[in-house]
Amino acid sequence: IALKKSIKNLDSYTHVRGESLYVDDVNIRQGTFHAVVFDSPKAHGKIKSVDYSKAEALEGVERIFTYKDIPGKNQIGGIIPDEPLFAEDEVHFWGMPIALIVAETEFIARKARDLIEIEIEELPVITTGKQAKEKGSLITKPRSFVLGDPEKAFKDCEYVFEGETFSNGQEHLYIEAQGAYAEPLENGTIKITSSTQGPTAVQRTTAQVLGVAMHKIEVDVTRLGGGFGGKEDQATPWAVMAALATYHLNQSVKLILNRHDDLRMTGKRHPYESTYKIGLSKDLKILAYEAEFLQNAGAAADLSPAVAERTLFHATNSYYVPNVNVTVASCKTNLPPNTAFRGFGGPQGMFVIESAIAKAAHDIGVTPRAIQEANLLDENDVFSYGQIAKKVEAKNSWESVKSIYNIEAIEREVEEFNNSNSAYKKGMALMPICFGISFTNTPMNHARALVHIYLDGSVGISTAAVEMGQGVNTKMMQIAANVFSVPYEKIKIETTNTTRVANTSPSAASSTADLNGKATLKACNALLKRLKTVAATYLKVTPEQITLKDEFVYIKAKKTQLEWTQLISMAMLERVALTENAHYATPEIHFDKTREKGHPFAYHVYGTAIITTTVDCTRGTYKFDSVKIVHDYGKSMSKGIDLGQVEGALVQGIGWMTMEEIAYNDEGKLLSNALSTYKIPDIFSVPKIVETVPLETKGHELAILKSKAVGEPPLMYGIGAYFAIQNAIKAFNPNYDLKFHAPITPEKVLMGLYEKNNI
Ligand code: LUZ
Ligand code: MOS
Repeated sequence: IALKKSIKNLDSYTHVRGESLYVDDVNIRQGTFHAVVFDSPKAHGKIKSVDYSKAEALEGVERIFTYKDIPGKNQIGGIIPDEPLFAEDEVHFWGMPIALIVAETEFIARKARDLIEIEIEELPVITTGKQAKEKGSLITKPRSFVLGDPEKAFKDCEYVFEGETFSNGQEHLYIEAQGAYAEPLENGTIKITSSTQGPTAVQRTTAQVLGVAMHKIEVDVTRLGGGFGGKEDQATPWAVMAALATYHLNQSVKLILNRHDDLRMTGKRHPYESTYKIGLSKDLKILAYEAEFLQNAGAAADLSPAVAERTLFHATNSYYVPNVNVTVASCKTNLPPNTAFRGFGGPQGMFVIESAIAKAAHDIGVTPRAIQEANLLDENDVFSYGQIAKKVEAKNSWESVKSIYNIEAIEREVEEFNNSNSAYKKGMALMPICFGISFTNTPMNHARALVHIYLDGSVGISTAAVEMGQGVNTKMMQIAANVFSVPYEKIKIETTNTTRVANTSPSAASSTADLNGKATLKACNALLKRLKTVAATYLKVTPEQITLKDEFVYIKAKKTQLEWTQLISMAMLERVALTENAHYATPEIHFDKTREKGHPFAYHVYGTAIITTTVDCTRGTYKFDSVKIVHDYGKSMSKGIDLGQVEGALVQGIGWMTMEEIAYNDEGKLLSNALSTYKIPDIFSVPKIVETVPLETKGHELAILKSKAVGEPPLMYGIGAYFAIQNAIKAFNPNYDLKFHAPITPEKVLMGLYEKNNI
């Protein structure tokens, strides 16, 4: 059975029938309690008093838990231990958990929440990175990547430009909100069903908060209704709270956030305030680039230092810049701790250099494309962090998209349209991407797989991979089916469970299929080798002469009488192990944080998009006419799934850049706290045409079956949408001053169209 590359997502059948299981679908035990979180109604202050008496007196309320009920540590911080599960004497953000109300029903718990009386002495609130920096409120010391000598290089530049940019946060808006279900097993063991990307993070943190050994906590995940990074670290607190209540009550507890609670209490993509300085030669080579990124980390570290690091890694996108000095500071503010979000700081860094290029092009009087094109990475160019670029596809994807879609014709069309229309204007932009694949924290790049072949020849596979809609289970199934040469129906991908696969990294960094797929491949190959030996002994040939194909054993391409199921029975009789556990750790990668140099990425993913938009110059609204992409899939092993990832990521990126506007007021209260005040792309706002062509390449050995990681990179095509819209505004209003303040919402477009009295 050859690898079928255009397979449907395995989950599509249960999804369309509404049969797929999520946390809220778990069959709950009789007597299960339901919980609701009581959170801070102020962004910063001292807790003077909390009166729970009325809430506790409400019929059906079982108990209210606070930090005082924590038997272990009141600490859930991952990278830095700076985040309590429940506030003690102070609150640091609006929405910070203070207590857990456990009741017979969720309705009663909510009612009880309204009866809690809290008195807070307010303290000054910081909501922006700049304010935090001025007050010296930082999470960690700033970090810098330096290459060459930018100071000297700027002196040799023909052109030097400086400017400021802002990119806003982004709400994950996974369809399935955060939630967990905890149940007591025997001897103090607690099983948690969690909607998490990181089962081990949940297990470890629960054990720490409860003060019990990790083996007392079992975490199980069937699938998530979306994660996007929002459940890499931030699925943990809710699971811990449910487990804490279970620990005390010896009864099952379910905690599912409703949408308003989820929006208010959880962190988002980090807003960034940045400044840049770019220097170019006469022939448009970028000779020097400096940037300072102020990352709005929120009230605790969460994953912010790692996100900040990835901003530095991607600060020069797919360009070669010989002299670089980029610095990032994680600023501590009174917002919910911001967290991982598809791209993980990379998009924020890339927006800044694309802004610098747009500014330079405008002031020099050339197209941004001319500057982009003059600086694309070449084979053996060095990144600012010391990695030598290999198998570079920057120019390949750029030239491919230009020729396949005839860029000159597109540019001509835009120009002709603009010459003959006054109420509508078109704008176009190219967006190249280069994204490093691996967790930037090298020790996280490993995974395991546990493969059982059952007596009847069916196969069960457990890995650390969490299915969150990205199709990773389908890919694991393809790998096993391919190695054993059995049909897909014979393979089952089990839930992700910490008792079967332990000490895992979260499903994140676009690396889940690579890491877990390589482990699965290794385990399956080890089993195959044993099976071949069994077959060879029986057929009196050498194992090398044996192949398995279509559920039969072959000797040198000739089919034998021996079937897959018979072979498995035979192996059992011979007492051969039909289970294998394999470990995979990415080779070659390393990084030295003291020097900020190394080789952190297994490989990079490349691609280029052409985005065209039409702006309605009366209303400031816009539509995306088309997005044309040449994307570096390597050798995609699941074409439909990978295309879905590209399209979904593109639209999510466009949403971030053009319409999704998170707003907090000066008191740190979330104003965009519902879907009526937070606009995400819908069927009407997605581009009318999205065409994607796979780039012709040889693939990469460190990618699973040469099929490159695809989760995050295409999000950054969406950055082009910002510049396409801005180009359309410029076509309408020659007096318009370029701005780099994302998202570029219709309100901002309208202001830009008519600024400086352009009527
Ligand atoms: N998570 C993480 C990530 O912990 N480290 C990373 O490098 C990363 N990159 C992208 C997305 N999530
Ligand atoms: Mo992520 S941003 O959880 O890969």
